[in-house]
Amino acid sequence: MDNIINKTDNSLRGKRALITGITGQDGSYLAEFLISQGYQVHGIIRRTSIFNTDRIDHLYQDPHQSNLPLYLHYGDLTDGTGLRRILQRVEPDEVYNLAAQSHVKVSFEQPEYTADTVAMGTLRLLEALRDYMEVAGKQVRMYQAASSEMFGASPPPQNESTPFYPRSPYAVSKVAAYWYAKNYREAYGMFVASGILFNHESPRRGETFVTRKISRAATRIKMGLQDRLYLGNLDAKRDWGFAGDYVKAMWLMLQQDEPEDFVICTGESHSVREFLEECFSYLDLRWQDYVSIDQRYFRPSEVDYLQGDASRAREKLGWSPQVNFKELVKMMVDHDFDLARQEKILQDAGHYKGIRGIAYG
Ligand code: NAP
Ligand code: G4F
Repeated sequence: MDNIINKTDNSLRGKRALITGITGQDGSYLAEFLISQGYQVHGIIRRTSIFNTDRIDHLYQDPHQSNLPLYLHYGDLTDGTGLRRILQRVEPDEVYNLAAQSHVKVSFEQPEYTADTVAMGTLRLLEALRDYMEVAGKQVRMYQAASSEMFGASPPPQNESTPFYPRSPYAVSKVAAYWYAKNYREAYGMFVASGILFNHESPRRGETFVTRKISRAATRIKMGLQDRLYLGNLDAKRDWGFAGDYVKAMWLMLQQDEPEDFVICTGESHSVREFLEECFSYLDLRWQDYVSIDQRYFRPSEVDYLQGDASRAREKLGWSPQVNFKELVKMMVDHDFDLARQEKILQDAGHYKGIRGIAYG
């Protein structure tokens, strides 16, 4: 099925963007942002046995309505033929490659699959795009979701000149994807820009990433729905920003005269312990009373300290983050406290099924 909303009417709107990974955290914010800019947005979604469109359902409209800004296409980064077909159908002006097996710890358990989606998937998309551009005779701009994980063991502050020292199968695959993107830019003159984004979070963050795991647990503990929170390395430091700010930088990168790579970050770093402290104290709780360490959440090799320097993005893109650390924590805790309240109501009414899968990440 090419489009689960409606037939594409390319005459109706301005620029067309294709987003891989539209059902993820960043994909949902980017889709919102591009729609607000007047884009016709197309997203690639995977076929799953239960719905995976929670994060974009609010953008989804009645299929019988015309002039829809959002179109969804079944596809997968492991399926090059499908990607080619989608490109031909959508005829995009911009492609945002956000799809990935994006969990670092999981990448140690599924290294081949991670390489297949993150590294090979990017290569498949670049190849499909190269051929499409030749046949269509048009330039299509592509954004590649690179990651601060690529810096790994390189000491902070990290910027565009910092050497890569990846510490996980995920990070190695992102480095490969980064170099594929750069090579296609140099070899074929393609407009491909990689955004080296540091960790960015939101109320839509996957629940097995540490920030959301903490905000969900703290609020559930406050509501009496959970007793303990099990975590791994509390000493790791991350440069955490707000995803809604970061998707604007992705778009800005594709509006430049020349394709270039940019580090996107806040320039401020905090440990997992500090995130815990901020979250729990906002709820008038002492995290030390509820947190236990579980070895299963440690990685075979860790990234200890990420703190970026986004000077280039500030100067050339005019981009700077709008949400600071405290505001980010507050936003996530406020959101998850509402969820916990809803869970409590269900539990009191005897309809509560229990929390899903938090133990996995
Ligand atoms: P996310 O929430 O995990 O979303 C990943 C998206 O990729 C989902 O839509 C997922 O689909 C899709 N996907 C996974 N495997 C796929 C495949 N084989 N084919 C097609 N789609 C597939 O990730 P995110 O936080 O939004 O991050 C977006 C991108 O930025 C990722 O490439 C990530 O590695 C990178 N990045 C993220 C951060 C960060 O801090 N968030 C920082 C730097 C870089 P389902 O919904 O069906 O699972
Ligand atoms: O939240 P995390 O799982 O994110 P991580 O590994 O930094 O990766 C995220 O950011 C990258 C950008 O730098 C992205 F490329 C990537 O796709 C992803 O979005 O872990 C953050 C830190 C790690 O040091 C981890 O060891 O938190 C530590 N941690 C401690 N306890 C934990 C836990 N992480 C998780 N997920 N679960 C824990 O229980």
